[in-house]
Amino acid sequence: MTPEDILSHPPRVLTQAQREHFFREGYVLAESVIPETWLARLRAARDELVERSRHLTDTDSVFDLEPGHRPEAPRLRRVTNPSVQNPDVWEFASQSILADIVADLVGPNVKFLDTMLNFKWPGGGEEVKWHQDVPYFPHTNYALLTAGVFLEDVGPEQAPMAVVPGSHEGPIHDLYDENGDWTGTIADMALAGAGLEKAVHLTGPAGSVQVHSCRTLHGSARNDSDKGRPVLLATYSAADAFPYVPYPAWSEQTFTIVRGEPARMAHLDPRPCPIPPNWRLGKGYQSIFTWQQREDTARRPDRA
Ligand SMILES: O=C(O)CCC(=O)C(=O)O
Repeated sequence: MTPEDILSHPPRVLTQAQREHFFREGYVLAESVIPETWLARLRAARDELVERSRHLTDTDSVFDLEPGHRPEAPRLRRVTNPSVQNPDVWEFASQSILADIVADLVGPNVKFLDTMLNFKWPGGGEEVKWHQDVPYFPHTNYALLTAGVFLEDVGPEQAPMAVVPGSHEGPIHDLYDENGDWTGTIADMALAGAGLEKAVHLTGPAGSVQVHSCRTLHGSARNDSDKGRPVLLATYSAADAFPYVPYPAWSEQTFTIVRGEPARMAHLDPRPCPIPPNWRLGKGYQSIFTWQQREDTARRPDRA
């Protein structure tokens, strides 16, 4: 579907102006849209996951730990696919107002892809370097987005996500270094001229939802404040977008149709996308933090 087709469907949650903003700028922020009852359930899910992580000593396929994580002072960077770990998160991602917000932006037929819970712990929660999402999972078109739900208030000092307005209409940058190794981030030279000086920081009260297109340039700084910044992120596509490489954070929930009908034809967008490493080989996909912080010496799964 084109943006014009999507906009021709009546809005479910967002205003028409918010939908138009998304297509023009590549992101939108809807303040305080998630009901308190859902926020309470999501916070309980977060707390339960933190409890489960306390005694872990190494990052695994679910819990990504910051160096220094200890039982008495847990420091999680991310939980991968919390919707697989906790039924409330899955109910939220698949059946709540969130899927309606996504339908406002990709059209009535919505496919779920994955969830992430990013923590940005107080006192140094790790940065996420500048990147676009789609080179991690190229699809037949670009009707893919990630929605982030603020579980707590997010102020400017808590390292909010920053997005570069309009960058979704620009080039898709390479996420490999000069040796051909995957870094998951855009090289400094390519960032010069990418419009970072225009970046907008997405702040707002708990219950707000930020949405960015898979082509939008984004990142976030280290959180040196004394407040955490837990955000539940969920990625979706239009039902007629199909991946042509293995999906990195695949689970049995990936590709569930959460609104409308499955597509019988792929929509093909001719604009090309760089291909990531083959996530099925070697150690497979690891979280963005592991790649960006160069914590793994085997830099390419197919070399591991
Ligand atoms: O949590 C953030 O600020 C950035 C999230 C993000 O871009 C990612 O995890 O890929």
